[in-house]
Amino acid sequence: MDGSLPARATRTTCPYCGVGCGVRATPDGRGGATIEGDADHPANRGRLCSKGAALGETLGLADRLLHPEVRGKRASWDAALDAVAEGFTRALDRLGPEGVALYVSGQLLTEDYYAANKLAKGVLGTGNIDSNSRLCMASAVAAHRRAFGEDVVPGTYDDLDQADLLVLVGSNLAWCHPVLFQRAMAAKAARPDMRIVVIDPRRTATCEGADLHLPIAPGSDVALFAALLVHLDAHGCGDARYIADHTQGLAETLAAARMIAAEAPALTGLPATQLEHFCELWAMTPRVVTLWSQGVNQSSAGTDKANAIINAHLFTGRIGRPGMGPFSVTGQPNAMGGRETGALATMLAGHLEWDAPGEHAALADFWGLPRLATGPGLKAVDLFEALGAGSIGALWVMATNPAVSLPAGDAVRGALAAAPFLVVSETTRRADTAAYAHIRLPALAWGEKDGTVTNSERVISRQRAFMPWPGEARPDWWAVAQVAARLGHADAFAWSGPAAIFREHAAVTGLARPASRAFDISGLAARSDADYAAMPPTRWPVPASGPATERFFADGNVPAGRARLVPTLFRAPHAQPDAAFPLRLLTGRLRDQWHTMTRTGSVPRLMAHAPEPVLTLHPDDEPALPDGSLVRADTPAGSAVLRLARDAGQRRGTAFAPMHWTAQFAPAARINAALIAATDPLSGQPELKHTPLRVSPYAAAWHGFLLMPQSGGADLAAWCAVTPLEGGAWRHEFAGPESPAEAFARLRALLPAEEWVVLEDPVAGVFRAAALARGALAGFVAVAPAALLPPRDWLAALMTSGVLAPADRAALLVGRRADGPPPSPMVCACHGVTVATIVGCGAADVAGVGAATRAGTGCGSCRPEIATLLAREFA
Ligand SMILES: Nc1nc2c(c(=O)[nH]1)N[C@H]1C(S)=C(S)[C@@H](COP(=O)(O)OP(=O)(O)OC[C@H]3O[C@@H](n4cnc5c(=O)[nH]c(N)nc54)[C@H](O)[C@@H]3O)O[C@H]1N2
Ligand SMILES: Nc1nc2c(c(=O)[nH]1)N[C@H]1C(S)=C(S)[C@@H](COP(=O)(O)OP(=O)(O)OC[C@H]3O[C@@H](n4cnc5c(=O)[nH]c(N)nc54)[C@H](O)[C@@H]3O)O[C@H]1N2
Ligand code: SF4
Ligand SMILES: [Mo]
Repeated sequence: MDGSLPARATRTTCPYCGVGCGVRATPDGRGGATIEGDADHPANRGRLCSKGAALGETLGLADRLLHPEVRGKRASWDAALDAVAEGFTRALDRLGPEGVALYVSGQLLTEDYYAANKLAKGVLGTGNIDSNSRLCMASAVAAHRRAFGEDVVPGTYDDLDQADLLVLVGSNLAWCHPVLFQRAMAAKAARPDMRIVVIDPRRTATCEGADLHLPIAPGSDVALFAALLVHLDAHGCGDARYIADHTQGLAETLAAARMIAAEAPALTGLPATQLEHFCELWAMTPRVVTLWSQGVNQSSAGTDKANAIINAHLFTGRIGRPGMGPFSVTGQPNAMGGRETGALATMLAGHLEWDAPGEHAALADFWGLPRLATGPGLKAVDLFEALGAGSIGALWVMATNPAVSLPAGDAVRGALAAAPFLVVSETTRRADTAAYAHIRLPALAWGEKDGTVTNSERVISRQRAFMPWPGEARPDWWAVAQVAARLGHADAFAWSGPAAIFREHAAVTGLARPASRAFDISGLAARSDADYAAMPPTRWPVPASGPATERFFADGNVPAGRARLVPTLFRAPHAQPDAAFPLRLLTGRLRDQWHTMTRTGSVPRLMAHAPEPVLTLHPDDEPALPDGSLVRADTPAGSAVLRLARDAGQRRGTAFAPMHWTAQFAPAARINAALIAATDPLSGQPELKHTPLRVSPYAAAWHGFLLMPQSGGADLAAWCAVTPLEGGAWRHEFAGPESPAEAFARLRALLPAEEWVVLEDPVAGVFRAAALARGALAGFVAVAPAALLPPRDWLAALMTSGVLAPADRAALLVGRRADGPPPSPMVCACHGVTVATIVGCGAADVAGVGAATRAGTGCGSCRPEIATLLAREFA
C-alpha cells in the first residue's frame, strides 16, 4: 500500500477548505503534479480557487519531516513509538486519565480521526481529546444540538443555487469558500432577482457580489436576528402549523427577542431604515438561506448567535426545503469528519451520546475497551491552560499548529515549552509547534495519504494517494494504532488499511439503535476494500435500511423530537474597548493563504497577493499613523507588529489582521500573541475576533530589506518578514533598533559577491548594496529610514533573470528603471496581473479586463477585487 505512481489522473479532494472540491491530480514525474478541478464532483463541478489550483506547487519535499525524531535526534519508528507509549504510560501512572491528552485537527482524514478518538477515549480512558474544530465549528455544533438535538447541517449546496435570498453572516465567502461564492455568483447571474446580503463589520471582497452590506458592530449579531424574529412575528410570517407541530420554546424565545429588538439599531450600529430593509427582504422571501461562518462562531456569544439565526428559520418553517435553511459552512476539509467520529472532548463517537442510556455501554462493548472514558474532557483553550498549569503529563498534537492558532499565543508557547512530554505528528518542520516536541512523528501529506473527508454539505469524498510515501513518513492512523498496540490493545487496532477503519466507523453509527440518529452511515459498513477504493462522493445519511434523506428536517422531524427555538439574550463581547484600548481587533483570513502557512507560504504566487502581515484601519482612525509604516498592535493580552494599511471598507473603530503569520515567516507579527482567550460559555469556542486594541507607531532606528537566493530565516532583525519569490529567491523585510550602519554591515556580510555596487550615505542613514556574481544579481540589501527604501518588485524579478543588461545595472541602486513600469501590487495570482495593468487596460468591466489582460480568467478568486478596482477607477 505504499503506492507506486499512477500514470493517469487520480480523483481526490482538495485538502483546504470545507467546500470539499473534487480534484484530478496527475503526477508530473518530477515530484509535482498537474491539478485540475473534477468536473464530475458535485461540490465544484470542475472549478477550483487559487489555493486549490496551486496545489501542485505544494508537493515538494523541502522542509518535510521524513523520519521520526526522539529529543531532536533521528530515531527508528520502533524507538519513537516505544517512547510515545512509555511517555503516556508514565503520565497515566502519575496523573491518571485526566493527565493525558490528544489535540487533533479537521485536517485529519476521518480514518485518522476515528483512530485517535478510539485511542484517547477507549485506551487511555480520557475525554481529553479535542480538535482545532473547537476554534472553528464548536459554536455551530452546540447550536445545532440545542435546536435539533443533534449536530446536523440540514441543507446542501444546491440550496445556495436555488435561494432567492442568500444572507452571509460573518462569512468572507469570496476568499474563504471561493468555489461556493462562485456558485452563488453564477446563480445570481442566471436569476438576477436573487438577492445577496452580507453581514460583516468590514466591507470584504464578498460584498462586491452583494446587493446589501450591513456593517454590523462586532459581536452584535444576536440583536440583529432578534429584531428579525420580532419583525417576522409582527408581520404574520410565522408558519403556525410548523411551529405548533414541530417546535417548542416559542413564547420564551419571542419574549427574549422583544427585550432587545428595540435596542437593535443602537446595539448593531445599523441605521433603523437599513435594519428594516433587511427584515422586510427576509420576511418576503420564502426561499432564504442564512449561511454563517467565523464572524458568528468565534465569539463569546457564538452559540447564541447561531441559534438566533436558526430561530428565524424554524419560526418560518424555512428549513430543509429547496433553497431554504440555516447553513453553517465548515472551514477545514474534514471539520465535519471530526464531528462524525466524535473526536472532540464533548462527544463520544459516531454521534453517540454519553448521557443517552445504553450508548456508552454499546460503544465500550463494540470496541471491546471497557475503560472507555465516562465523560467529557477538556476543551482546547482549557486543555492548554491545564498544560501550562502542569496538570497534563503527556500531550500528542496531530495536524494542527496550536503555537500559532490558539489565542493567548505566548502563554500557549510557554505551556508547550514546559510540557513534560509532547508528541507532534507533522508533515513539515516549518510548523512552530514542532519545535517544542520531544517526539516528532513524520506524517503523510495530501497526495500521499488515503482516506475520506466530509464537506459542509455532508458529502463524504475520498482523498486518494497519487504520490509515493516519502522517507519514512506514515499515515497518522498507523502511528496511533502502533501506540495502541504498545499499550496492550493490538487487537482493537489491527486494521489492514483505511477501508477497514472506515467500515468500523460506519458500523459505530448504527449502534444508536433503536434511538434515532440523523447521522447514520451504517449502510456503508460492509463496503469491500474495492468499493471503498472506488467510492464516489456520497452524502450522508446512508442507513443500513430505509430511505436516505437529501435534506433534513423539512417534515419537522428532528432527533430531539421537537426542534427548539432558543431564547437568546444580548451579550457584548467579553472585553470592551476603553481609553487604553479604544479599538477592536478583528482577525481572519486572506485569499491566498491557508492558516499557519505551512503549505501556502512556500508558494511564491500565493505569497504575491499579500507578501507582508498587514493591519488594516479605517482612514479616520489613528490618522497620524502613516500608511505603510510599521505599527504596534497592543491589547490587554500581548502585542504584535504589522505593516499599516488603510481601507475605507474597514468599520470605524475596528482593525483587521490576518491570522496567518508565524515564527517561520514573521515572528513579531503573530497576531494571536495579542488575543485574549475568552470563550463562549456553551461551546468553549474562543472569541478570536473581538479583542480590544491600541495601535501606535513602532519605533525602529532602521528599516530595510534583503534579497537573497535562499532564506536567511526570520530572525535577522527585531522585526522581520520573509517571503519566497517567483524563481526561487527570497525577500526579507526588516526593522530594528541598532544603527543603520551596523545593520547594513551585518546584512551585507550575508551576501555572496564577486562585485559590489554600493551606496553609503551615513548622514542620511541610507545604505544600498547590490551583490553581483557572473554578471547577474546575486543579492541586494537596503537600509534606510522607511520612506527612503527603493521599491522591491523590479529588483526581485532581476534576482532570477540572469546576466544584467547595462541599463539594468545602472538602475540597480534606484530599484527601478526610469523607462520601466511603476511598481504595482499583484491581484491575479494565476496569471500574475498587477493593479497597474488592470486599471491601465482600458476595460470597464471584469469580463473586459479578463479579455484584455487574462486577470480573473484562471481560478476567478480575484474577480471581486478587480470589480472593486474598476469601481474605484470609474467612480
Ligand atoms: N483563503 C482561505 N480560506 C479558508 C481558510 C484559510 O485559512 N484561508 N480557512 C478555512 C477555515 S478553517 C475556516 S473556519 C473558514 C473561515 O471562513 P470565514 O469565517 O469566512 O473567514 P474569517 O476571515 O475568519 O471571518 C469571516 C468574517 O467575519 C467577520 N466578523 C468578525 N466579527 C464579526 C461579527 O461580530 N459579526 C459578523 N457578522 N461578522 C464578523 C470578519 O470581518 C470576517 O470578514 O475559511 C476556510 N477557508
Ligand atoms: N486569530 C485567529 N486565530 C484563528 C482563527 C481566526 O480566525 N483568527 N481561526 C481558527 C480556526 S477556524 C482554525 S480551523 C485554526 C487553524 O489552525 P491550525 O490547525 O493550527 O492551522 P494549520 O496551519 O492548518 O495547521 C495544520 C498543521 O498540520 C500539518 N498537517 C497537514 N496535513 C497533515 C497530516 O495529514 N497529518 C499531520 N500529522 N499533519 C498535517 C500542517 O503542516 C500544519 O502544521 O485556526 C484558528 N485560529
Ligand atoms: S474552494 Fe478552493 S480551497 Fe476550498 S476546496 Fe475548493 S479549491 Fe480547495
Ligand atoms: Mo476553521
